Amino acid sequence: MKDKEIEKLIKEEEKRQGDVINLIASENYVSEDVLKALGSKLTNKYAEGYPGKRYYGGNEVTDKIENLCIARALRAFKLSSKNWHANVQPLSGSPANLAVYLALVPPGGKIMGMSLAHGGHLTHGHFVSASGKFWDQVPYGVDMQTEVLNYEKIKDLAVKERPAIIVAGFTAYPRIIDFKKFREIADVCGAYLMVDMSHFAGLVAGGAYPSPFPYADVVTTTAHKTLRGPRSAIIFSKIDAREIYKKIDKAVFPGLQGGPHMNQIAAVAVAMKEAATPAFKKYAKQVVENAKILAEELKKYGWKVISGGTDSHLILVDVWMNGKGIGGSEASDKLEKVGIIVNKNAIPFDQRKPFDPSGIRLGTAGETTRGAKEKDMKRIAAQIDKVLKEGVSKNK
Ligand code: DSN
Repeated sequence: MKDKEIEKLIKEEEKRQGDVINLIASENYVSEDVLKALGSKLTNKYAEGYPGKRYYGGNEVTDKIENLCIARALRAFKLSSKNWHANVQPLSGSPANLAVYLALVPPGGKIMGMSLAHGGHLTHGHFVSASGKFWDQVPYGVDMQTEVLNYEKIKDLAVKERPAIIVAGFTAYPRIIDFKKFREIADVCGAYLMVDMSHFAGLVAGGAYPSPFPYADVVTTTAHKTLRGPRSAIIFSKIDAREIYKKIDKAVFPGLQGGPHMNQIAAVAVAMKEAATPAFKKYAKQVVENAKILAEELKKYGWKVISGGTDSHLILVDVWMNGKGIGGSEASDKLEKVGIIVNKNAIPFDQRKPFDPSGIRLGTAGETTRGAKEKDMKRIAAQIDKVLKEGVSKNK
């Protein structure tokens, strides 16, 4: 690069990434092919509109790329283009979710989503996000005792509030979601069912987590978490008489976005091809196995794992344990000092503040890409325990 300042910083970040154990549940490491597509000259092209219907000339190649990306995205999730439509233009997860609401929820209508404090996402209707400013959130959460979703309570709430859309999905809920139950609840109150599978999409593609497609009307996902693609997002919508896919396409462009990032779309196409391989299936299985082992090991060391374990790539640990442990911020800082990167995270019914909550969130997608297996998870759990216990004894 001619720009030595930026080149140096990129190298610095590459070194940092290579030096640490990365347990951020929403991060991963993309292939060289994904990087090449991202860094290609496709970034120079404006392609406002959709394949075959652009507002600029010179899009004969980008049309082929976008169509290929759509076909590969459907294939990665074993979907037929007769029943499902994919929009691959959302720039990331938040605009993807916003586009769905813009298309399907009238202004001021109700979005029923998992509360952020219990493991949902800002864009599931939280008041600080646009999804909670233009629409009203009906939050649901987990049970205090079991720390898992209680579908009867969710159903009662849905019947009482009659939301326009119900969102199933999480950023910090470690368990399998019962999509069939969510479908039944949506049907009882006449709501659309949207599944935000951003966190577990790679596990669905690899057959290591249940598929939401038999039950949802709309499925959104980022491409860069367990799915191991570039930062980007996809909206899948069911094709039926309601033609919601047409409304969603219009909401993405021209409703929310201008020109799609064609380099990003090409990189998603690469990742979708990778996600449909037997090697990716093996990877997804290993991600979940690694997470289960990490959770079990931490429990053996005496740490409180929320809901008692995990069915996915994600583990939520209560490190505060009602004052017997250490705060989430302190835990995250201490781990970072020894090269283990996690994020502090609220736990359900947290007694502490969001900026210094009781928990930390761990994920195994990134380290599994780098080849981590069971024995590595045991070693990582031992390191985490040692660092956190040093923190506890220092505080007492
Ligand atoms: N930042 C993502 C996560 O960490 O889960 C959500 O947007």
